Amino acid sequence: MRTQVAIIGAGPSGLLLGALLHKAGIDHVIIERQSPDYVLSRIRAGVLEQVTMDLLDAAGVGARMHREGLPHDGFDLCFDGRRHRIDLHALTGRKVMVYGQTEVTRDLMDARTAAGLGTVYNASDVQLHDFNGTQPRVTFTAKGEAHEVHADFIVGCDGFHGVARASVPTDAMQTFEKVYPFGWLGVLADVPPVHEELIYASDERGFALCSMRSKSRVRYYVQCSLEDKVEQWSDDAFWDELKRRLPAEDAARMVTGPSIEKSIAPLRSFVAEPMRFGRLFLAGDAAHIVPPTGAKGLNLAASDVGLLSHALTDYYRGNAVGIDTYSERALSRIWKAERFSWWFTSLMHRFPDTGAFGRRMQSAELDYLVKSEAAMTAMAENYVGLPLNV
Ligand code: RFL
Ligand code: PHB
Repeated sequence: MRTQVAIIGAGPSGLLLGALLHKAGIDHVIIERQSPDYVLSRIRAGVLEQVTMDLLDAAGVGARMHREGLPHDGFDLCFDGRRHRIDLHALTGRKVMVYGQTEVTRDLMDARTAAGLGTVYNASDVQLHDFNGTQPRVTFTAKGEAHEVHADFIVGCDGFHGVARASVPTDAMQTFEKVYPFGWLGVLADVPPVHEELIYASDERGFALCSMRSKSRVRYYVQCSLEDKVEQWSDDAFWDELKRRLPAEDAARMVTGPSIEKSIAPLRSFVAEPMRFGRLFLAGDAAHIVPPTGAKGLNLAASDVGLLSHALTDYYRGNAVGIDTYSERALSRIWKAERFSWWFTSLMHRFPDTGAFGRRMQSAELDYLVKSEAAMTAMAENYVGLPLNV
């Protein structure tokens, strides 16, 4: 089989890239290791930046997000038993959209089906070949049969544990990594949110986040030990711990209920440079990971494929500048989101070595943050998302 672009991975970055290439009339295939149900079962991101909303609109899949998503003008930072509002809209003129990654993925899958575009699911033994030459290939097995796809380009949208980055010789790539000494225990439950906006809380017992998926479904997190197993956390234990990290009046108001999903995610910062190797490009989690504190992972994945879809469109119109500068332009924005996510994580969590001095530093910075309009503006403009060309 022959195509213009072979995309590895049908997560949000692969599906969005497919939708944008389709709009530009560029032929592509998507090859995914898992089943559609498995991809939809991963409860991950919840907050979309304007850049991501614009790309979903450009791909023609934004309608349900605008109908059902919750636009948020701000969020609350909570410490020393009090909440402080960060007014994103007043500080930056922008908002974010609370709309789950599962719904984004579902909208992209439905649009693919409606457009008659196929995705190869349950592909095994996916291998990339000859991307340093002019005729790259992808081989894989599906439904017991071996397949080969010849393409002009391969794009690795296959996440942190995918095959694309692993296919690059280690001496052609430089990686940067920080692993954090804790995880996030997340719970999804069908109860009304404790507050109409998100609450990020820094407490002596650790970080907590009250997010949501709708007016009747919450996504709440508490910082936990990396040794913790999800089975050790009963629903009651989770609700008790979350309430202890929030102001008394919020804890008292919180509606609890049975969890629909419960999982522990480790926290990591990671960047692979560059993001192009001959005719192979990396995008999204395949190239970089941020801790979820800044809500940047899915948004970075979207901005990568936004840049790449434009670059490939220009290439097929005879202009290769975009693909030649993709890596540099994407990394310039990625590093700023890495910095913001690392900073916000460092500010809000208890680290084993935070100590009394470190705690005072965190308190001083939080107090400064909510009292200085300059500091709040810097935080807000990063949270709503930097422009594509920073
Ligand atoms: P994904 O979603 O990991 O999808 C990669 C796809 O590739 C497939 N795959 C393969 N396919 C073929 N062959 C192989 N060898 C393959 N190996 C893997 C996988 O099955 C999968 O379907 O990467 P993508 O598309 O780059 O998307 C990235 C986002 O999923 C991720 O950055 C976000 O979820 C991060 N994130 C958040 N991002 C935000 O922007 N806002 C948030 O509020 C936010 N909250 C979060 C998050 C991530 C979290 N976790 C669990 C890591 C909250 C959490 C708790
Ligand atoms: C979520 O809703 O899952 C979520 C929201 C904000 C974050 C991280 C996760 O910073």
